[in-house]
Amino acid sequence: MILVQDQLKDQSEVRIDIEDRGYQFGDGVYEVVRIYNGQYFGMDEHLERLERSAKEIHMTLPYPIELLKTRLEKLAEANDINDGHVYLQITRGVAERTHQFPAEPTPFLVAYARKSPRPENKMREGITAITTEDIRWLRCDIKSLNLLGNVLGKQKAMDAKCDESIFIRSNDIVTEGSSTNVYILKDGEIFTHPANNFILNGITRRVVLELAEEAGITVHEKTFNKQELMDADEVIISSTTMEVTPVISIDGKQVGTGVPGKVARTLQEKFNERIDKLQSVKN
Ligand code: PSZ
Repeated sequence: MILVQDQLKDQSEVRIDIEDRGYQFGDGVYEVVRIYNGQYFGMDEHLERLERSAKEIHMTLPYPIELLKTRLEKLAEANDINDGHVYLQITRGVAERTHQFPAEPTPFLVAYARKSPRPENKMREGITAITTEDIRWLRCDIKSLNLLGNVLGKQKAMDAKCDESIFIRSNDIVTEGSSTNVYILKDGEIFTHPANNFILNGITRRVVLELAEEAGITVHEKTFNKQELMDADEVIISSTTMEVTPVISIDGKQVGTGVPGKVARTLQEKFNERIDKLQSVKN
């Protein structure tokens, strides 16, 4: 079953209009929320970000966020998801194709839930990355359906037999990964790009910053450049799907000693504790 507007339907019953503005312009916003042990992780934060993204593109949600929350609970239940995620998107709806907004937009929401395992091997062994120019627009804080810059970046990493592209703006500043936030560790302190228009303020990023604080590790929300990335003691990425994952090589050069570092391990342990807490709430 999938969620269409506020109703659960069989996927085979659903047809998407070729004049949906999401299809034609990428005119819409989305979220991905993780499900652990049948429980959503950070749902309120994801829904707040969804509201914010919609507001920033002058789009209204088709119905209130509280109702959406209960529908998403039903969606996970109906699909019997224990470990997985939900993908949710809202477009500006169907209208004759003109660039400007339709006079009376009819926002269109679709969500589906899928089973997906945690990326345990990658989290344990670490991932490889390349650096790539950040060619995206200047509103990366909006979780927009327009993902060409991200898609091209990820493909470039795949073509290089790597897992992720780390984006660098033309001013030499490291922003984030094609679908992840990026952190470096230098002399025991964490640096990550400030949450402004150049990055998506990840929900996982916010958790990571809390966990670092709990662990007594100093975090600077300050920019760093490519050389600082290459010279880091540890490099870590985070996202809803990748959680907290160490980066062990960049552009073919090993990060630190080439194996996952201590701080990555500490943050991973603490992240696991958060997930376990979710479990205990349920039981
Ligand atoms: O399934 C996947 O691989 C996912 S699910 C969410 C993401 C990847 N990434 C979200 C994201 C992003 O697209 C960019 C450009 N920067 C940072 C992130 C991390 O955001 P959160 O932590 O909210 O998932």
